[in-house]
Amino acid sequence: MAEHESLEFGKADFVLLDNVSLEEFMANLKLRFEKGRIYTYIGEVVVSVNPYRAMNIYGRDTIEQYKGRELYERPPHLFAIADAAYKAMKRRNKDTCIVISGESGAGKTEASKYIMQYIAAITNPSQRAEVERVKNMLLKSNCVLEAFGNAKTNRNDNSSRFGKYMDINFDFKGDPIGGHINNYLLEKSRVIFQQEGERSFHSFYQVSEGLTAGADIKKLFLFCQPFQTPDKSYQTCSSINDSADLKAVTDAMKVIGFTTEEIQTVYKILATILHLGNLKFGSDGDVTLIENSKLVSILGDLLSTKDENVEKALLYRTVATGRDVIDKQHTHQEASYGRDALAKAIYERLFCWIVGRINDIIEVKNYDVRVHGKNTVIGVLDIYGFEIFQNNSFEQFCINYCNEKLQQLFIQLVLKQEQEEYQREGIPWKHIDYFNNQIIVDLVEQQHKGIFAVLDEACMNVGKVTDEMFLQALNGKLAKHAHYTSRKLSPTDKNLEFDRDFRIRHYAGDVAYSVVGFIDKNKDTLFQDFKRLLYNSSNPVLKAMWPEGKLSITEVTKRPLTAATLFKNSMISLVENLASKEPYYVRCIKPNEVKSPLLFEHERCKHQVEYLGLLENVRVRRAGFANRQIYPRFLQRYKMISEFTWPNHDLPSDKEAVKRLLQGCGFEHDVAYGKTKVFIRTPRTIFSLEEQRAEMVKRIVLFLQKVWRGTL
Ligand code: AD9
Ligand code: MG
Repeated sequence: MAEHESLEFGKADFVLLDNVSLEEFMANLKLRFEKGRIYTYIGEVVVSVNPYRAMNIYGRDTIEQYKGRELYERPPHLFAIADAAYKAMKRRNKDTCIVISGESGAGKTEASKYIMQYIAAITNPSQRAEVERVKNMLLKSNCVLEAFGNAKTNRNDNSSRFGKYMDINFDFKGDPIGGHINNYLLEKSRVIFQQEGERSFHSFYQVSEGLTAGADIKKLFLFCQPFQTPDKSYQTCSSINDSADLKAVTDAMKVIGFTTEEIQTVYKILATILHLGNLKFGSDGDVTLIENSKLVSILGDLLSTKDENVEKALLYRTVATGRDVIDKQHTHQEASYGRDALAKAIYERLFCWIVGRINDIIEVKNYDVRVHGKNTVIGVLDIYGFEIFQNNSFEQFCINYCNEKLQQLFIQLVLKQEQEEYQREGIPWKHIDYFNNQIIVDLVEQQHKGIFAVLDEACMNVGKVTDEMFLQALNGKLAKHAHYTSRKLSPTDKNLEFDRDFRIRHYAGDVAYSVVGFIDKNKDTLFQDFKRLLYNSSNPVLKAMWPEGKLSITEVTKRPLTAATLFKNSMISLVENLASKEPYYVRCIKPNEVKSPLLFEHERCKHQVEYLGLLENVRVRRAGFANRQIYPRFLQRYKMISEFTWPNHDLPSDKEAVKRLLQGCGFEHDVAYGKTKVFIRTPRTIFSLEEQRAEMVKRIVLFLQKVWRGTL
């Protein structure tokens, strides 16, 4: 139980609830939110509610209060979890990770930044210049990644449109010496289309707004606008200052070590995409034409390639038929498709390249384990939460699969951690029942039978395969699966509105997905001609981004991996990586849809509590022991309530003293004694100890007051 927290703020740990019911859980969460207590524990998991206002709890003084302290010594805070992860890493040489989850706008990215700031603040006490430089680069990388990977959405003005996992490496002294970033599934479709009220990635607005008129590069942006639906005007956002952000991003890129040439190329690529957005095709009889052909030379300029090559790549594709190689003209539709695919692919490649460059620079170099001791890691995962929209497509399907995987890991690890602690402490382990969502993970990822496999098979077909045919194949393979259904299989189901929907019963609830676009998004075709065009650029930075363009048409034999397979593989390796580390969890909740600091929307929050599996988490935690503390700490807190231990004890060990204390209070039946910790089964025992302690403190204070006044 966290110290210095009066019960008027509710229970600082959900494990201490009198009854584990959803109602009590919600009442406690609400009370704490209203009292400005945005963090609450479930054992070692932090539950966080987005305050939607600046909180004075992240400053230097707060950092000092959490530094090196135990979790339960201070009120719940992200810093406590960061410190716990850091201590485990430093003291026990463990690789640790902090997994942050929650829906869009719940506060994941902010949390990840506070955690990184905390780690930066408590390390490198001797101010070694090299470590300071690394820390600075790690912090600055956030700014760059947000510029290119975040966008204003209707849910969040600064929504991360990619998943991020960042490792921070530490030397034997516990100081950061480098890092590595993995990025997952950038929402590249945003480049060509945004919902009403949303924007494309920040980077586009930053360059369009922020480049000073005199700058050479500015001319590249004249008259260009981001891809958008025709009736929408250029969007600015009141909470965002794009020009100031451009400066910050450019400075950050320089600090990290991007060269001027690289930064210029990044600008040029952004301009290319903006211009592609304005490119229109027309037809003259059977011939497809570029309407605004002036743009072709601008594109040629930006991409450092010949105008005619640009034009050719936009209008033709090279196909090999037997031994012949011919240029086949695109239809109007193919040309538009190709242009959009190019814009998306260039942006995605740019983003991955930026991440790769940051990694090149921040990765640990010249670290000799024999000289410097073990190099340990803290990983921070800030990844998209479960998504249920009005219309759910391939992207939501991938994101929700990711959440199934993480939920699997969460339950397994929480249980595993419990089990290991019991073993370490020599306490018998009792089996705990929980819903195992492996069945849903399998439904998606299993070889041959899983949804991804069926999708890949459909995409392998040489003939034209439609989304509907894919749905038919799913229905055929999965008709009997308890977590799968579709309109065809359940015609009377009101929640399946459309013929093209299938539904998955996720651990977090039912989600209907529309198959429309699945095949196309999974194939993710980019005509080879574009790859060759970009590879043949005389700009070396651009060329380096497109190595596969080196192959000529007759050399390209392998089909690129599908989007689903790439995503599945990246998720499997992510989970393997996390499973090899000691995990800490932050579960973020978004209190309302309107970004209000005052509003706690009960139903919304309840839904999140349910799908984050928080109640289950409390149950798992309580099924064993609600509370555990190392003997000296326990004594320090409660010794005053027992004549055997107050003011001092003469027993052979702290463990013996704790035993006598608890026997004296009549709690013997509710506790177990581990090697270093006392385990307390029910919260009531803790409350009772706390009450007795509070009573004793009151008496001591009264006593001291009397002494002070001389009235004793
Ligand atoms: V998304 O999945 O990337 O769309 P996140 O990352 O979960 O989402 P984010 O961290 O970006 O949400 O938080 C959204 C907004 O909530 C921030 O821009 C802040 O305005 C606000 N926020 C979040 N956490 C805090 C906080 N601890 N203190 C104050 C906060 N404001
Ligand atoms: Mg985010």
